[in-house]
Order: sequence, then structure tokens, then C-alpha cells
Amino acid sequence: MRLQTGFVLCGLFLIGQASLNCAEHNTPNIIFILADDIGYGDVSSYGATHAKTPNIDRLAREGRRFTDAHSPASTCTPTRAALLTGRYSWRQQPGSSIAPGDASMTIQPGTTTIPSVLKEAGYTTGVVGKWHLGFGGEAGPDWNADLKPGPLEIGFDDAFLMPATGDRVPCVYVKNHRVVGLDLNDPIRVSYKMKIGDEPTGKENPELLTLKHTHGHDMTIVNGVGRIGWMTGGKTARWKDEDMADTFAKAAIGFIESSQSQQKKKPFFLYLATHGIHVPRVPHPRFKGTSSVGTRGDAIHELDDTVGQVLAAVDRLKLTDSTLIIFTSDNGGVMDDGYEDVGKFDYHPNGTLRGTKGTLFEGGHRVPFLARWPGRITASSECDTLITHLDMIASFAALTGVTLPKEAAADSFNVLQTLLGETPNAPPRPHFVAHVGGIHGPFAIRQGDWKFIQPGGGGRQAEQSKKDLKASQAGQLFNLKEDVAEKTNLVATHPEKVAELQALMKQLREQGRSRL
Ligand code: NG6
Ligand code: CA
Repeated sequence: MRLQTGFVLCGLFLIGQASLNCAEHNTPNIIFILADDIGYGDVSSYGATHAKTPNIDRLAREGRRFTDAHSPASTCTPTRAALLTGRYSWRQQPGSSIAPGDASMTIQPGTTTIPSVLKEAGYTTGVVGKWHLGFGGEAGPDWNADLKPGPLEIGFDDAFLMPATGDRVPCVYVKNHRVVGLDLNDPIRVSYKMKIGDEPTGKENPELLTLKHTHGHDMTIVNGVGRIGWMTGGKTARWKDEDMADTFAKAAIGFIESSQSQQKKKPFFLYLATHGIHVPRVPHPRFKGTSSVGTRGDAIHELDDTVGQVLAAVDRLKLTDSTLIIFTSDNGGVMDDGYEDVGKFDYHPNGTLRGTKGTLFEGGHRVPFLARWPGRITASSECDTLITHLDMIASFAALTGVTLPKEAAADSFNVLQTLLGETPNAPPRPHFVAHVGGIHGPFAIRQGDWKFIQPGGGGRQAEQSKKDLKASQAGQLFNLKEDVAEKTNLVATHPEKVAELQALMKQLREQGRSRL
């Protein structure tokens, strides 16, 4: 409502001097939903046939569907660090690889982030769900004391989180600076180096492993499910896996409601990072058997339900027209998660895209991306322009009229026009570098329709035939316009393209930024 009124006013009375006044009205609420490990083959509006995602699809029907949108990496932590900062995670060690559950905070306080930018624009900022970016200074988090620095030190006003992944200890929620339900008489200790405490491990009690991980290493059993790392104490603080999705939905809706009950209503930014459908997949019993593809499908239905709960709350609070909602995933889908029923189904989590999470093929990082803002984004529209999560910070800054400091968000391009369905003069993002983890690569370098996967970056062996593996020793070159499924390696026939893309990679690294 506020938004529409604003535009009418601008249109009628303020032509000529409109920019300043209208800028004030370019402050929709923003809800950024980052699902975990969801690929093209998991979402009906991207071609999934087994699982049904009516709520996510509603965003496609009422908004814009992007078909060349990418997560910055094909794993979780580097994507999240890059999303929030607009800087490639391979530019520095912290946050460049999957973080353990006891990692120290990967984004330094003082860094320009999406929430810090939006705070400057007058927003209330909240984060709910899977954090996976660490807490605390160099010594790491003390779970029994204030978890600082954390999200509140980089621009969020409010946080309700799980520290890392469901399969990593500690299995507790964190509200702002504190573990929820903490009992100092039963302090929490966490170790990733050696066994502590007497909780059983998968090795000692394999029958307890409800999730038969293909993990090469030992798993502790916490609440009956296998986890990486060991924890002791915190008995009253431990989460219940099957309630996690509802707990996060409730926290997300609670944040939206409280932002509306404030006397002086400010726009809000909510970063909702679902745990679904990362492992361990323990959907609430009401989803059991609702899909025809086992636990994975049931978990997708639960994720879709979370989106539905949030959309219903937005409708109920009459915020639909004044809220930009984005739904996307932190990396592509993966099947090697150890479930007994995996393999029973002919299931392709990334649809026709090659590869999975953890690989540099498109299935690792070309992810579903839907944007809805009624009245501003044309319903049921489509877009095949290259965009990435890195671009959110520059785009939100442009939307809300904030000028980014020159050194900030080094790899973020303003894709606002593309997001809104306007036609920019030139493609907003000329190139993109994807990685799996670490600072040394290998990388996949994309420019226009061309993509080069550096030698050794072909992904897991299972994804490739012997012939491919041999070919990938010289790297792999694809023309995505003609071959989005990455079937034909053109390295041998286009050496000049390979040299060009390798030179671009070198340049992007050496100049320390890609947005000039
Ligand atoms: C891997 C885990 C996997 C998952 C992943 C993190 C093994 C073999 N696999 O190390 O289960 O937890 O980390 O996924 O340990 S991510 O989406 O958060 O990056
Ligand atoms: Ca992930």
C-alpha cells in the first residue's frame, strides 16, 4: 500500500524533482529465501516432475523466473559469505570452504554487507535459519557465553540461527548472542579434532544411524542422528530435527510481525536461510510419504510448506504488494547423502544440468532463482540474463539509494534492472567465476556463452566417464548457449578461448575486484 501510494504521488505531483522523493519509496520489504542444496530438478517450475512445489511455483507465476542465475560457489559457506558481502569467497581464506560447526566468524565486523547497506537505508534487518559462517573471534565460539562477533556485528538487528549444518555439531539454536535453552550447569563443549564425552558414535552403534551417511569419517549420534564432530552437554538446548523447518518458519514470521508492530514502521529485510533440504533430512511426520520419491521428496514438500507459511503471513499482513521476495538455493542438488532409498528412484536433482553440488558443472551452481514484487515485476515473466547472488548487494544498494563505498562489494554488479524486468543497455554482469571451495581453485570461468572449467575441476569422479576424466586434465570448455548440459568439451578445438578465459581469471584475481 505504502508503495503504491508513493508511486501515485510521485507520478502526479513530483515530476521533474521526482528522484529524491521517489527514492524514498523504493524501499520495499525484502525477503531473501536461500534454500539449501535445491536444484532445477527439485522445483516444479524448473521442470521437477516428482516433487510438487506449489508455493515456490506461486513466486514463478506471480513473478520472474531466472534461468541463468548462479550461486557463487557449489558449496554452502563460500556462497553465503559471497552473498552477504558481494565479494568472491576465494579472495580470502575465512569463508572460502565449508566451515566446521566451531568456526570463528568468517565476515569481519566493519565489512559492508547486505544488512549493513539496508540498515543505512533505514531497514530493520533479520536473519533466520542456517548461518554456517561461524561465530566469535580467532579462538572460535564459546557456546556458554556471548557468541560475538556474529550476525549482529555485521548489520543484522535480529538473528535466530542454527550454527552450521544439521549434520554438524552443536545441535542447538542461537538467538542473537546466546544459545537458546542454555543451562550453565550443563555447559556445551564442541570438538572437531578428537572425541570428547561419551555420546555414541556411528562406529560403536551403527544401528543408531538413522542416516547412513557415506561419510568417510566417524559420526557422533546426537538425538539419534549422525553428526560430524562431537558435543557434550547442552541437553536442554538441543534442537529436534523434525521441528526445525517449523521453528524457522515461526521465527521468520515472528520477525516480520514484530517489524510491523513497531510504532514507526520501517521497511524490513529478512534473510531466511532454510535448512531444507540439506542432510540430515528429517521432515516433520506430516510430510512423510507425501512424495513419490522418498525422504528427499518429502523434505522438498516441507521446504515448500515453509515458503507457503511465509507467503501466507505476508498476505495476511497485507504486505504482498510492498515486498520483494526472492527464492533461490545456495548450491545445486546432490544425491550422495547416504539414504537407503537413494538409488531406488530415477531422480535428477539438477534436471538436465550436468553435475551436482560440489562440482563446477552447471548442476553445482546454476540454481533456481525467482523474484516477485507485484506491480514492479511482471507476473509469469522469464529472464535468461546471467546474474549471481554476488549481485544482490549492489542491486539492493541501487534499489534503496545507498552508495556503496568504493572498496566494498568487490565482485557485485548492479543487476537491478534485470531483476525488475527492465532492459539494460548491456548485460549487467560480463563474467562470473564459480568455485567449490578454497582459495586456490580450480575455478570455472564464464564469459558470455563460454565457460572454462580449469584442469582438475571436473567434479567428483562419479560424474565423469574415464574419457571425460582424461579430457578434463586439460580443462573443459563448453558453449553454454548450444550445450547447457555440458556434453561436448571444446578444449581441443578452441585453444584461443581457453587462453582468453584463463587470462580473464588471472586478471580478476590480480586486480582484487571485478566491479571496477
Ligand atoms: C560435507 C558433508 C555433507 C554436507 C556438506 C556441507 C561429508 C562427506 N559430507 O562435508 O554431508 O554436510 O559438507 O554442505 O562430510 S553445505 O551445503 O553446507 O556446503
Ligand atoms: Ca548447501
